[in-house]
Amino acid sequence: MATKTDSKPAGVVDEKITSAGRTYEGLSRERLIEAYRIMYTSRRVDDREILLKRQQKIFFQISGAGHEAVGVAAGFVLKPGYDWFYPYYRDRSLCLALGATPLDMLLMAVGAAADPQSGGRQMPSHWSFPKLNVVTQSSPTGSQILQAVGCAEGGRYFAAHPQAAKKSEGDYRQFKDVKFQRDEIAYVSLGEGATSEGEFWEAMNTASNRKLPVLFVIEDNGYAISVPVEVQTAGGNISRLVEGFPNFHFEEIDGTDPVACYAAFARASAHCRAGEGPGFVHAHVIRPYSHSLSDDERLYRPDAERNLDAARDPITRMQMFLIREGILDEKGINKLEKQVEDELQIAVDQALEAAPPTPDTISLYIYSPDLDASSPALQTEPIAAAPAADGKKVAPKTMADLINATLRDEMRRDERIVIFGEDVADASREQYLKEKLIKGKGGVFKLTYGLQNDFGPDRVFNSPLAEANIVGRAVGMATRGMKPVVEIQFFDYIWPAMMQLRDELPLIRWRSNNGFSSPCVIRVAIGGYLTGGAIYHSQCGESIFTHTPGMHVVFPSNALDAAGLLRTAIRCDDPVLFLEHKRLYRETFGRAPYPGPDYTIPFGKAKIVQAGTDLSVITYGAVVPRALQAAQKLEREQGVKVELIDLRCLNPFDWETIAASVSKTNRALVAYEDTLSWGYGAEIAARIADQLFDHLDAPVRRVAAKDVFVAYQPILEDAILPQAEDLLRAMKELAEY
Ligand SMILES: Cc1ncc(C[n+]2csc(CCOP(=O)(O)OP(=O)(O)O)c2C)c(N)n1
Repeated sequence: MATKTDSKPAGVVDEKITSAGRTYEGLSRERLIEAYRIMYTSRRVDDREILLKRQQKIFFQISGAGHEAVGVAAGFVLKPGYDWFYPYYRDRSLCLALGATPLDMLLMAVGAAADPQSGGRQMPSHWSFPKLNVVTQSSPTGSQILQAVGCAEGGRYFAAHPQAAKKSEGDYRQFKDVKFQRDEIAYVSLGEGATSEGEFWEAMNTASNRKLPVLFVIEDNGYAISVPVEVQTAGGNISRLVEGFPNFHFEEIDGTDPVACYAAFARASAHCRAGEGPGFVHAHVIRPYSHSLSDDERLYRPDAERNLDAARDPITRMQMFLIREGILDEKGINKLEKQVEDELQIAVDQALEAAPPTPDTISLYIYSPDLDASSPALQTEPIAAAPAADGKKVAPKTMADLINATLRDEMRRDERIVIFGEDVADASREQYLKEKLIKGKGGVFKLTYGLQNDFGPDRVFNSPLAEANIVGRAVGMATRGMKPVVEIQFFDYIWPAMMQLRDELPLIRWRSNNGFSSPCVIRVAIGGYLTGGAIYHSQCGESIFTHTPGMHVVFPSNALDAAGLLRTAIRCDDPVLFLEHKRLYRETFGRAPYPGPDYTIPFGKAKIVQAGTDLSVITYGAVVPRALQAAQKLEREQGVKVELIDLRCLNPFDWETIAASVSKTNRALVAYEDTLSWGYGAEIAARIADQLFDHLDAPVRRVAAKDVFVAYQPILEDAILPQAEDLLRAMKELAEY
């Protein structure tokens, strides 16, 4: 008996004398000591970072103080490298419990090159640990939630399509390892303030509706910076608001008690793993420090309120619990804390000595280092269409036809592709299709017609009417290795997805220093010239996205280019915004036979629509046929030979072709459908003026839409959008200059 007691580390009380082998909701005494070690480490890393910030050795600090118990409990129930994690910045103890180290965290705080999470690119506490399945997190509160939903959908998809998880040569799949578990969980956490974000509700809706194994954790410390919960949440309690969502397992707990948290997570995760649906753990925690080191909570919280919080501090509570239950005595606690301090000191010293990143690394990993979507090898020849059975030539197809055919062939080739968006399915009520009662829809422009019929409803399906939902889920799926090819019905309605499109999708790779990537395709119907499209069905705005590093932007003007560029977009290893001009979908201009199932065009390679010697016209999209008409008229009437360049791809764009052309013609007109000021052509015009000044015999001109939205009445629409006559006039002026 004595020997058994003696073999225990000093300070650990003999269980026989005290709690007689008792466990606490399944947590053994050793696990409880471990829980305290992690919680205490978490708090001490925060304290050291605060000190380092005051000493100006780090540049920002946000703490996980007060949230330690809930984090450690989640980390004990869930499995690193097996489940998936979309934590928020207060989840320090969760990350420690999963296997991250204080050094990992401190390297991030000092912005070291060796920071395993971002290589010095992100603020501290923006967790990213690929091996642990902790997915790169950002600063926007709430943008992680829909991604967690998409991540859970990815796991479910691979479980149903295990073949799709296999590696494959020749496209993005070569560089994307897929792992999945049949009973995995996608953990996502947020503060009670962030539940006010619309994306939270969109995520709850989809997780509930699809019975997804997403574990939502609301760490409710009662404040979002200075805004108290009753201002954020109707009635002051998020649990009351969400309890009507079907398929959920709900828990509302004291988040400062690790044992209660552990039990709640065990129940909620069992529900998720059994495929019963999502879990929701609402943990009431405290925020003993201010929001961050940039905030002073004494400005908006009186001492009395802060003292109430202090009385529930999870670190002191846990200490007292261990002593009360006879698991550790005071000596044992002191010893554990001393060990933590000593180890932390070593980590701090190492972090302070770590080299910062060198400036030349800034452009690494904006795009895939493995697959170059601009590679000349992607330039292939179209396969001539076989004549029809009666020997006649096959009629050329529209852009809409070829996009549909390309999607079909790619889906056949790559089982990781799924298509979703508003109305993209043939019919969500599948039985109507099966019973052949209906033909099916396949998109408001019918671009995805027949694909659900061919590939089934788990590969082609409708989303709710919520654009952030579409893009956020796509980001989560693509991070797992799927290839979502999603549709935004009208460019005019892309804005609800803007947080995902601007702050998430293009940044996943760069901000994680190539730890994660999210290559997916966002197809968007864009543009005017519709007669009756009016303000909200005619907008352009591509420059907003070409202004976003990390995202390719493609804008074809004809059927063949649409087919070749869409295939490159699908096979490539980066996110692509694929803009499809609605007016060109079924235009006679630019029809072509289907170029075959492997036809690709490299990004950033313009097409010279017609060669010329007197003036370069640089354009794209629906302005191409209008510029061609104007150029042909000018040549007929005045013999001026225009070189017409269709950029096809806006990011990257083909500067070489522009430069060669303008150096030859010495005159440049940049034409685009978007509003003139700050439009895409402004950048092209500025580059020409800057870099080709010596070659210019005339000013660089632009023709574009007036600085106004597109109006409904066709007379107004014509006056607003650039017409062939406007282009002709500008070409003439420049040629005569
Ligand atoms: C979309 C967005 N809006 C505003 C901010 C600035 N901001 C950072 S944290 C925060 C409060 C978050 O509160 P809560 O979700 O309750 O989490 P807590 O910090 O209290 O743990 C705000 C407003 C942000 N990061 N993202």
